[in-house]
Amino acid sequence: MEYNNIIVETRGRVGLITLNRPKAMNALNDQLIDEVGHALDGFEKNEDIGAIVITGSEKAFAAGADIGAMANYSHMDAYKGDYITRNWERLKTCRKPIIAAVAGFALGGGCELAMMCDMIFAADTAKFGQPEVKLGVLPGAGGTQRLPRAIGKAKAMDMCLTARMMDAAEAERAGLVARIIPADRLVEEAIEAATIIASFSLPAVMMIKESVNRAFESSLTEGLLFERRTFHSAFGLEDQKEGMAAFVEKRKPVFKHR
Ligand code: CO8
Repeated sequence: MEYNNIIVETRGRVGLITLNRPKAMNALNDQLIDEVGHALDGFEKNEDIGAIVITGSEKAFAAGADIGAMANYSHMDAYKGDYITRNWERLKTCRKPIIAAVAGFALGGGCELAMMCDMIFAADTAKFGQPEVKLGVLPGAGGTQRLPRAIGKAKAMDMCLTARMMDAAEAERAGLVARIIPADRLVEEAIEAATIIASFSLPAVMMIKESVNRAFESSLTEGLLFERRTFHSAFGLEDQKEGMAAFVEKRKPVFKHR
């Protein structure tokens, strides 16, 4: 596939996707999301990749769905075209960890795209918002659902109903972002973190991702049961034998399944 809206690179064992529609503040159109999905397919198949970083530009991670492209949609266009479900969900099904490295605006679908990733690293310039109400619509790619789970109902309502933006410091305090990083170090630090993740046993990493995500999908009892069963199954991994033997022998582990 030819990429016209994103740049796809590898940095060691990390797959890097850069959203690249600079003239439109990385507004997310259907082609761009298809391209992200295709890049994720490639990284998932590639055994040399253990983690993924998605980033944008200094000005904007993404300023939302492409308003011009959507403006004249009818209900039938959106419903028949399976808008959002058709290609956005691909981010959710990726089994390798994804870090969103956000600088500048992450608005509407841009904020939702970041929340579909496993964690968000924010530059000190980052601004998060769900301003769809100003357009006479509502968030449509998870904003009304993931935001309350991430930052609670009070702040989610505030953002979705008033369209106010949240800066990086508030987003970190509220639990939306994992780290705040000086803008000029953002991508580098995200790649460093992804490189650490990619150095571990991939099956263990995937089990952790799956288990943490379970916390958002189930009751505590169900989630704990899922974690326990998954933990038990980890003793079937060759890398568990290696990881624990290496600790006992006071050496570095050499994981086979990275
Ligand atoms: N869509 C299309 N074009 C955009 C978008 C967008 N979301 N955001 C910015 N652009 C374009 C502008 O039209 C402008 O283009 P041009 O130079 O040709 O006029 C260019 O990017 C630069 O933008 P501005 O001149 O406005 O730059 P400013 O620095 O003054 O402002 C802002 C930056 C604050 C980001 C401003 O552009 C803005 O408010 N953008 C719209 C933000 C928004 O409302 N986002 C929500 C969109 S709706 C949505 O995301 C619904 C998600 C549902 C799921 C997705 C399903 C596909």
